[in-house]
Amino acid sequence: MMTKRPISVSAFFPAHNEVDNIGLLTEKTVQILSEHVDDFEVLIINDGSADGTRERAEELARKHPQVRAVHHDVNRGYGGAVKTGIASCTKDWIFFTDGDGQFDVNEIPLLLEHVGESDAVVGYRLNRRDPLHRKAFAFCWGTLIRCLFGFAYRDLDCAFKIFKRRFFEGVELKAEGAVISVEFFSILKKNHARVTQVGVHHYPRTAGQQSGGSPKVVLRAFKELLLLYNQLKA
Ligand SMILES: Nc1nc2c(ncn2[C@@H]2O[C@H](COP(=O)(O)OP(=O)(O)OP(=O)(O)O)[C@@H](O)[C@H]2O)c(=O)[nH]1
Ligand SMILES: [Mg+2]
Repeated sequence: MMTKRPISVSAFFPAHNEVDNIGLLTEKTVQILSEHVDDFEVLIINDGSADGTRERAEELARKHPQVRAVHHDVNRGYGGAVKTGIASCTKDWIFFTDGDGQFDVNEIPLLLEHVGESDAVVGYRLNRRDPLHRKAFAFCWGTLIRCLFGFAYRDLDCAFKIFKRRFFEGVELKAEGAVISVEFFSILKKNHARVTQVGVHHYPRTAGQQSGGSPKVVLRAFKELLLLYNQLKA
Protein backbone atom coordinates (compact mmCIF):
# COMPACT_ATOMS: atom_id res chain seq x y z
CA MET A 1 0.00 0.00 0.00
CA MET A 2 1.34 3.37 -0.99
CA THR A 3 1.21 5.98 1.79
CA LYS A 4 0.02 9.45 0.92
CA ARG A 5 2.03 12.47 1.91
CA PRO A 6 0.29 14.59 4.58
CA ILE A 7 0.46 17.77 2.50
CA SER A 8 -2.05 19.80 0.51
CA VAL A 9 -1.31 20.67 -3.11
CA SER A 10 -2.87 23.03 -5.63
CA ALA A 11 -1.90 22.08 -9.18
CA PHE A 12 -2.50 24.49 -12.05
CA PHE A 13 -1.95 24.61 -15.81
CA PRO A 14 -1.75 27.79 -17.87
CA ALA A 15 -3.71 27.00 -21.04
CA HIS A 16 -4.00 29.08 -24.18
CA ASN A 17 -5.78 27.21 -26.95
CA GLU A 18 -5.10 23.76 -25.53
CA VAL A 19 -8.51 22.15 -26.07
CA ASP A 20 -6.97 18.87 -27.24
CA ASN A 21 -4.44 18.72 -24.41
CA ILE A 22 -6.07 19.70 -21.12
CA GLY A 23 -8.49 16.78 -20.84
CA LEU A 24 -5.92 14.02 -20.55
CA LEU A 25 -3.57 16.22 -18.53
CA THR A 26 -6.29 17.04 -15.99
CA GLU A 27 -7.44 13.42 -15.69
CA LYS A 28 -3.88 12.20 -15.17
CA THR A 29 -3.16 14.90 -12.58
CA VAL A 30 -6.31 14.14 -10.57
CA GLN A 31 -5.32 10.48 -10.58
CA ILE A 32 -1.71 10.93 -9.56
CA LEU A 33 -2.43 13.50 -6.83
CA SER A 34 -5.24 11.41 -5.38
CA GLU A 35 -2.74 8.56 -5.02
CA HIS A 36 0.10 10.61 -3.54
CA VAL A 37 -1.20 13.45 -1.34
CA ASP A 38 -3.87 13.87 1.32
CA ASP A 39 -5.56 16.92 -0.11
CA PHE A 40 -5.45 18.62 -3.51
CA GLU A 41 -7.18 20.77 -6.11
CA VAL A 42 -6.49 21.17 -9.84
CA LEU A 43 -6.95 24.53 -11.57
CA ILE A 44 -7.11 25.05 -15.30
CA ILE A 45 -6.14 28.64 -16.11
CA ASN A 46 -7.74 29.39 -19.45
CA ASP A 47 -5.88 32.39 -20.84
CA GLY A 48 -8.53 33.83 -23.18
CA SER A 49 -8.55 30.81 -25.50
CA ALA A 50 -10.59 30.87 -28.70
CA ASP A 51 -10.67 27.13 -29.38
CA GLY A 52 -13.08 25.62 -26.86
CA THR A 53 -10.57 25.35 -23.99
CA ARG A 54 -13.06 27.31 -21.84
CA GLU A 55 -15.88 24.84 -22.42
CA ARG A 56 -13.60 21.82 -21.99
CA ALA A 57 -12.28 23.24 -18.70
CA GLU A 58 -15.84 23.81 -17.44
CA GLU A 59 -16.74 20.25 -18.42
CA LEU A 60 -13.75 18.88 -16.45
CA ALA A 61 -14.71 21.01 -13.44
CA ARG A 62 -18.23 19.56 -13.51
CA LYS A 63 -16.88 16.03 -13.70
CA HIS A 64 -14.32 16.27 -10.88
CA PRO A 65 -15.08 18.00 -7.57
CA GLN A 66 -11.36 18.80 -7.15
CA VAL A 67 -11.10 20.63 -10.50
CA ARG A 68 -11.74 24.36 -10.98
CA ALA A 69 -11.73 26.37 -14.17
CA VAL A 70 -10.43 29.95 -14.04
CA HIS A 71 -10.81 32.17 -17.10
CA HIS A 72 -9.24 35.28 -18.54
CA ASP A 73 -11.74 36.84 -20.94
CA VAL A 74 -8.85 38.25 -22.95
CA ASN A 75 -5.50 36.58 -23.62
CA ARG A 76 -2.78 37.98 -21.33
CA GLY A 77 0.26 35.78 -21.91
CA TYR A 78 2.12 33.04 -20.07
CA GLY A 79 3.14 35.19 -17.09
CA GLY A 80 -0.37 36.56 -16.72
CA ALA A 81 -1.72 33.01 -16.61
CA VAL A 82 0.91 31.91 -14.08
CA LYS A 83 0.09 34.90 -11.85
CA THR A 84 -3.62 34.11 -11.93
CA GLY A 85 -2.75 30.48 -11.18
CA ILE A 86 -0.66 31.36 -8.13
CA ALA A 87 -3.25 33.84 -6.86
CA SER A 88 -6.12 31.35 -7.29
CA CYS A 89 -4.46 28.45 -5.46
CA THR A 90 -5.55 27.79 -1.87
CA LYS A 91 -3.41 24.85 -0.68
CA ASP A 92 -0.02 24.94 1.12
CA TRP A 93 1.99 23.75 -1.90
CA ILE A 94 1.60 24.89 -5.51
CA PHE A 95 2.53 22.68 -8.44
CA PHE A 96 2.35 23.87 -12.02
CA THR A 97 3.11 22.56 -15.46
CA ASP A 98 2.24 23.58 -19.02
CA GLY A 99 -1.28 22.90 -20.30
CA ASP A 100 0.10 21.40 -23.52
CA GLY A 101 1.31 18.26 -21.73
CA GLN A 102 4.99 18.59 -22.70
CA PHE A 103 5.81 17.27 -19.22
CA ASP A 104 4.64 14.01 -17.67
CA VAL A 105 2.59 14.50 -14.51
CA ASN A 106 3.40 10.91 -13.58
CA GLU A 107 6.76 12.41 -12.57
CA ILE A 108 5.16 14.59 -9.86
CA PRO A 109 6.25 11.99 -7.23
CA LEU A 110 9.89 12.75 -8.18
CA LEU A 111 9.29 16.28 -6.89
CA LEU A 112 7.29 15.13 -3.88
CA GLU A 113 10.23 13.03 -2.69
CA HIS A 114 12.03 16.25 -1.76
CA VAL A 115 9.30 18.39 -0.19
CA GLY A 116 10.41 17.41 3.34
CA GLU A 117 13.74 19.20 3.08
CA SER A 118 12.81 21.90 0.53
CA ASP A 119 10.76 25.06 0.14
CA ALA A 120 10.68 24.56 -3.63
CA VAL A 121 11.45 21.57 -5.84
CA VAL A 122 12.05 22.59 -9.44
CA GLY A 123 12.51 20.44 -12.50
CA TYR A 124 15.21 20.69 -15.14
CA ARG A 125 14.73 19.11 -18.52
CA LEU A 126 16.91 16.04 -19.01
CA ASN A 127 16.16 16.02 -22.73
CA ARG A 128 14.67 19.25 -24.00
CA ARG A 129 12.36 18.35 -26.91
CA ASP A 130 12.27 21.63 -28.79
CA PRO A 131 13.54 22.69 -32.22
CA LEU A 132 17.28 23.57 -32.39
CA HIS A 133 16.74 27.33 -32.76
CA ARG A 134 14.59 27.31 -29.59
CA LYS A 135 17.30 25.43 -27.70
CA ALA A 136 19.97 27.88 -28.90
CA PHE A 137 17.87 30.86 -27.87
CA ALA A 138 17.12 29.28 -24.49
CA PHE A 139 20.85 28.75 -23.90
CA CYS A 140 21.67 32.43 -24.60
CA TRP A 141 18.70 33.65 -22.59
CA GLY A 142 19.66 31.43 -19.63
CA THR A 143 23.26 32.67 -19.73
CA LEU A 144 22.09 36.30 -19.74
CA ILE A 145 19.81 35.72 -16.74
CA ARG A 146 22.53 33.94 -14.81
CA CYS A 147 24.88 36.89 -15.38
CA LEU A 148 22.30 39.56 -14.55
CA PHE A 149 20.68 37.95 -11.52
CA GLY A 150 23.39 35.60 -10.24
CA PHE A 151 21.19 32.50 -10.34
CA ALA A 152 22.83 29.10 -10.50
CA TYR A 153 19.74 27.09 -11.43
CA ARG A 154 19.99 24.66 -14.33
CA ASP A 155 16.70 25.35 -16.10
CA LEU A 156 14.83 28.51 -15.18
CA ASP A 157 11.92 28.01 -17.57
CA CYS A 158 11.18 24.37 -16.85
CA ALA A 159 7.42 24.26 -16.29
CA PHE A 160 7.49 21.54 -13.67
CA LYS A 161 7.79 23.00 -10.20
CA ILE A 162 6.32 22.64 -6.73
CA PHE A 163 6.78 25.27 -4.03
CA LYS A 164 5.32 26.62 -0.81
CA ARG A 165 2.52 29.05 -1.49
CA ARG A 166 3.43 31.26 1.47
CA PHE A 167 6.41 32.77 -0.38
CA PHE A 168 4.01 34.31 -2.89
CA GLU A 169 1.27 35.46 -0.53
CA GLY A 170 0.86 39.22 -0.76
CA VAL A 171 3.58 39.43 -3.43
CA GLU A 172 2.73 41.42 -6.51
CA LEU A 173 4.33 39.65 -9.47
CA LYS A 174 4.74 41.91 -12.48
CA ALA A 175 5.68 40.02 -15.66
CA GLU A 176 2.90 39.13 -18.08
CA GLY A 177 5.25 37.11 -20.28
CA ALA A 178 8.02 34.52 -19.94
CA VAL A 179 10.03 36.64 -17.47
CA ILE A 180 7.67 35.39 -14.79
CA SER A 181 10.12 32.47 -14.38
CA VAL A 182 12.92 34.90 -13.53
CA GLU A 183 10.65 36.77 -11.12
CA PHE A 184 9.71 33.45 -9.54
CA PHE A 185 13.34 32.64 -8.73
CA SER A 186 14.04 36.18 -7.54
CA ILE A 187 11.29 35.80 -4.90
CA LEU A 188 12.75 32.47 -3.75
CA LYS A 189 16.23 33.95 -3.57
CA LYS A 190 15.04 36.98 -1.60
CA ASN A 191 13.43 34.63 0.94
CA HIS A 192 16.48 32.33 1.17
CA ALA A 193 14.23 29.44 0.13
CA ARG A 194 15.75 25.95 0.04
CA VAL A 195 15.53 24.90 -3.60
CA THR A 196 16.05 21.33 -4.84
CA GLN A 197 16.49 20.61 -8.55
CA VAL A 198 15.26 17.36 -10.07
CA GLY A 199 15.70 16.02 -13.62
CA VAL A 200 12.43 15.47 -15.50
CA HIS A 201 11.51 14.39 -19.01
CA HIS A 202 10.18 16.65 -21.75
CA TYR A 203 8.10 15.59 -24.74
CA PRO A 204 7.18 17.22 -28.03
CA ARG A 205 3.78 18.85 -28.28
CA THR A 206 1.25 16.41 -29.67
CA ALA A 207 -1.56 18.89 -30.31
CA GLY A 208 -2.09 22.63 -30.57
CA GLN A 209 0.10 25.38 -31.94
CA GLN A 210 3.71 26.01 -31.05
CA SER A 211 3.91 29.65 -30.01
CA GLY A 212 6.37 29.96 -27.11
CA GLY A 213 9.15 31.33 -29.37
CA SER A 214 7.19 33.86 -31.42
CA PRO A 215 8.81 37.30 -31.98
CA LYS A 216 6.07 38.92 -29.87
CA VAL A 217 6.86 36.62 -26.94
CA VAL A 218 10.62 37.21 -27.28
CA LEU A 219 10.28 41.01 -27.51
CA ARG A 220 8.04 41.16 -24.49
CA ALA A 221 10.53 38.99 -22.61
CA PHE A 222 13.39 41.43 -23.18
CA LYS A 223 11.24 44.41 -22.21
CA GLU A 224 10.03 42.77 -19.01
CA LEU A 225 13.54 41.56 -18.18
CA LEU A 226 14.84 45.11 -18.26
CA LEU A 227 11.99 46.29 -16.02
CA LEU A 228 12.62 43.50 -13.52
CA TYR A 229 16.37 44.12 -13.52
CA ASN A 230 15.86 47.82 -12.82
CA GLN A 231 13.34 47.08 -10.10
CA LEU A 232 15.61 44.61 -8.32
CA LYS A 233 18.69 46.78 -8.58
CA ALA A 234 16.88 49.96 -7.51
N1 LIG B 1 2.40 30.87 -25.95
C1 LIG B 1 1.51 31.18 -25.04
N2 LIG B 1 1.23 30.26 -24.11
C2 LIG B 1 0.35 30.59 -23.17
C3 LIG B 1 -0.28 31.85 -23.14
N3 LIG B 1 -1.08 31.88 -22.08
C4 LIG B 1 -0.98 30.69 -21.50
N4 LIG B 1 -0.12 29.88 -22.16
C5 LIG B 1 0.22 28.48 -21.83
O1 LIG B 1 1.54 28.44 -21.37
C6 LIG B 1 2.11 27.17 -21.61
C7 LIG B 1 3.46 27.34 -22.25
O2 LIG B 1 3.29 27.87 -23.54
P1 LIG B 1 3.87 27.15 -24.81
O3 LIG B 1 3.34 27.87 -26.00
O4 LIG B 1 3.63 25.67 -24.72
O5 LIG B 1 5.40 27.46 -24.65
P2 LIG B 1 6.61 26.50 -24.93
O6 LIG B 1 6.40 25.13 -24.39
O7 LIG B 1 7.82 27.25 -24.52
O8 LIG B 1 6.59 26.47 -26.49
P3 LIG B 1 5.84 25.55 -27.54
O9 LIG B 1 5.03 24.50 -26.84
O10 LIG B 1 6.97 25.00 -28.30
O11 LIG B 1 5.04 26.58 -28.24
C8 LIG B 1 1.12 26.40 -22.47
O12 LIG B 1 0.40 25.54 -21.63
C9 LIG B 1 0.21 27.49 -23.01
O13 LIG B 1 -1.08 27.03 -23.25
C10 LIG B 1 0.01 32.80 -24.15
O14 LIG B 1 -0.52 33.90 -24.20
N5 LIG B 1 0.91 32.42 -25.08
MG1 LIG C 1 4.85 23.98 -24.84
